[in-house]
Amino acid sequence: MAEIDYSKGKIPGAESGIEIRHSVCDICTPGMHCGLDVYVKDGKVIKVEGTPDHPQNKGKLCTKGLGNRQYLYREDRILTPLRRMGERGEGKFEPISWDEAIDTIAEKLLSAREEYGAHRVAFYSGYSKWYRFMFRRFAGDYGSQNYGTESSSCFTSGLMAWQLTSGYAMRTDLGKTNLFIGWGANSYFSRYPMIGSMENGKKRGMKILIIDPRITPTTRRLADLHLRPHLGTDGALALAIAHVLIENDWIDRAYIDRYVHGFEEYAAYVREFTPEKGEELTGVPAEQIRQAAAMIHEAGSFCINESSAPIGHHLNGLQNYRAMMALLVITGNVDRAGGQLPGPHTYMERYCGFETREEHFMEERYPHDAPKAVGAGRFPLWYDLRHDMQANDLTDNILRQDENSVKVLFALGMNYRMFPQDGRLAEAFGKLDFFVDVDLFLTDTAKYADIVLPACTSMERGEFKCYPGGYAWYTNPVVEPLGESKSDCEILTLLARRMKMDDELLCAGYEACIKYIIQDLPITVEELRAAEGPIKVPGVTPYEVGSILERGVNTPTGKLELYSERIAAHPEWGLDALPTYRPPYNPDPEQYPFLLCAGTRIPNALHSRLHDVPWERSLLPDPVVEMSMEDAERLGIELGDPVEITTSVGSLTFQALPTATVQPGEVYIYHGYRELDINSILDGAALDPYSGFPAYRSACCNVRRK
Ligand SMILES: Nc1nc2c(c(=O)[nH]1)N[C@H]1C(S)=C(S)[C@@H](COP(=O)(O)OP(=O)(O)OC[C@H]3O[C@@H](n4cnc5c(=O)[nH]c(N)nc54)[C@H](O)[C@@H]3O)O[C@H]1N2
Ligand SMILES: Nc1nc2c(c(=O)[nH]1)N[C@H]1C(S)=C(S)[C@@H](COP(=O)(O)OP(=O)(O)OC[C@H]3O[C@@H](n4cnc5c(=O)[nH]c(N)nc54)[C@H](O)[C@@H]3O)O[C@H]1N2
Ligand code: SF4
Ligand SMILES: [Mo]
Repeated sequence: MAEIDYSKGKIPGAESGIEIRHSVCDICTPGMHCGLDVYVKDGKVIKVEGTPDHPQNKGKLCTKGLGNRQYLYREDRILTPLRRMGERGEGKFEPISWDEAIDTIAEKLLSAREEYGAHRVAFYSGYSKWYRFMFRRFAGDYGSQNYGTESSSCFTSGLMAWQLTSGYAMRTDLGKTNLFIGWGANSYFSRYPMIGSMENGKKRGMKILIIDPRITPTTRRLADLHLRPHLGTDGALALAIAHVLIENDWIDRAYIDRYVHGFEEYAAYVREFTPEKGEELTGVPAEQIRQAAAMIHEAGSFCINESSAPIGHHLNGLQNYRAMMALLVITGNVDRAGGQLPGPHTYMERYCGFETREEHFMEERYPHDAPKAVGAGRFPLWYDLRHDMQANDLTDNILRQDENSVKVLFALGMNYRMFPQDGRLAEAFGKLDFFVDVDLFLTDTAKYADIVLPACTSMERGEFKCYPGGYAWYTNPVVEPLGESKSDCEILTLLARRMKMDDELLCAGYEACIKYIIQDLPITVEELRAAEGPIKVPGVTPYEVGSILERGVNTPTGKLELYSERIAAHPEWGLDALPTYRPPYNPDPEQYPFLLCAGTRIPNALHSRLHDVPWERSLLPDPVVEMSMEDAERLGIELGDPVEITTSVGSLTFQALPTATVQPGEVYIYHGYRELDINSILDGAALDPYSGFPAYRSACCNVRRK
């Protein structure tokens, strides 16, 4: 069945006892899920490599993916269900049977609904996403709108900005564009499989503009032009570039007249953002702002990678995204070849070119009449566009302890350390009546749970996958689940059955749900399962460019909206209909003269996941603070010195890493370390009022040698 020979050149002799089996790496998002060749001997994984010719990674693995074997066999894998014996957070547990665990959880979920109402039970998912379609339906069946995920801080802000602008999720037409703008993009570290298309584009003459305050491998190897704005000032930069485009009439008037709403109001607003004003607000020289505008004009077609984190992690994050998107709109690069094309999600937030019923599967059980989700009042635009819980409001909701506070939390892969001022969330765990966490490892969050259930990795389960270009696959487990661990979806099915949920599909299990979701595809689960790797779904045709513009896009006016009528219709929200700019907030610039960026990716970690994998940790053993050489010299700081970082919430001491890659006035620290957790001193109230996203990357702080 497979058109691609996935075993090419890799057949160890039978006498070796080694078998190569195929799976996927699930250390990062389903947006990647690179193909893995897993070498198995005596039922154990002895080595992993990238699968040659896999449509996603073409044989390569990133630094994180190479750690898969050690990740799978991490010493703190949970092997049985656990019941808490000690205080919350203490980490004392006793093993219990699956029967007892499922009985206890089912009983508690049923009695909590009787006692408090379904809305006081919340369902939360961490970064792992493969189970989400079932989890969301589970929450809906239960009757709670309080389903929330880590995407409360990731990706959704950009998605919401597109929803306001075009009504669709959008993607870059990287293969055809003349200019690629990597706006906050260091793909060598964070999206390795994408590097091939960028490098190939460059070979065929595509220009690359990178907008990043730091010097990175991407700026050094790929950028034709590199702009270095101060953290969080991207909106001002975009508006200043727009100023030059409009001033020179480097815009597409005919396109604007036909397809765009609100151009006049937007152009009037942009008038004040001269390149000189842009320089003052962003630090990017006015001349470079003009150069970037000229580059856009000369290219004709361009597209923007609007990354899921660096643009959105600011108080003005969502508006900054909108200001970037406006550049595509006024130059006629939305739904045009080489520009930004609609990329409606096929499955698991991916655009693969065919349609599935995933959306319908989740939405048909959405409890419309239930009380509104947590965060709906504080972040009304979020609720209006997403209809689920903005998890950044969960801490306050629980700590309020009123008649609407969440009392029961059921989480798959929750990590409280990912939230700003995360100690407050840990405190909130103490107010819960009942807390379940399902994870691979006994994490600091799991230690607060009443029951902890052991999940398994992608290598130990079978799952449906799909990839751009119309590829699909259904993996098979390559080794048995460790101990008594089970896949998250199996756990949801066990619970649905025990709770006697009125849902045949959830009760039937994962495979039945997938069969339902892909029922319109001319290919079956059995065929996908029999394949050694992703195969082409027959009959997938490329998107016909221009279709959504002709049909009328999915906004209130049917046009691309620079002026959002959805926002304008709700003056009570107090939000701006234009992509307005506000600088990063600093309550006291004298006390906190530095901008702190917490979270810029390092190659050897994914949030908390790889800090405890020995090989990965050895690549950068200690949490460091990166700062400019100039600041280090001025403050008398040398490599490895202890440096105290102080915010309005508290202080922590990191090792100094002075570097020529960072601009003066800014410091960079990676998150997710349990022993030195930068999120514990970030202000939990500093949330973007449009999206609810935390301002992880434009916090203000002081820096001194300790
Ligand atoms: N300071 C700062 N904070 C940030 C960010 C930042 O840039 N800076 N980034 C934000 C962003 S973009 C994101 S996406 C979030 C990420 O936030 P999280 O999703 O909370 O990140 P992880 O630490 O990866 O936690 C996921 C947990 O899921 C577990 N897990 C892994 N696989 C599975 C599985 O198959 N099943 C189950 N049940 N559990 C599993 C892991 O062991 C881990 O404990 O962090 C946000 N927090
Ligand atoms: N190795 C590794 N890879 C990852 C992850 C990880 O933790 N580790 N996490 C995954 C997840 S959940 C996500 S969301 C993605 C994020 O993926 P990316 O967004 O690509 O990753 P970052 O490194 O956070 O940011 C990219 C670049 O943006 C720059 N930057 C920071 N702040 C700003 C800003 O205000 N403006 C501009 N213009 N640039 C800025 C940084 O200097 C950095 O070089 O990465 C994914 N991939
Ligand atoms: S990019 Fe790296 S971590 Fe992500 S799936 Fe591929 S190999 Fe795994
Ligand atoms: Mo993310």
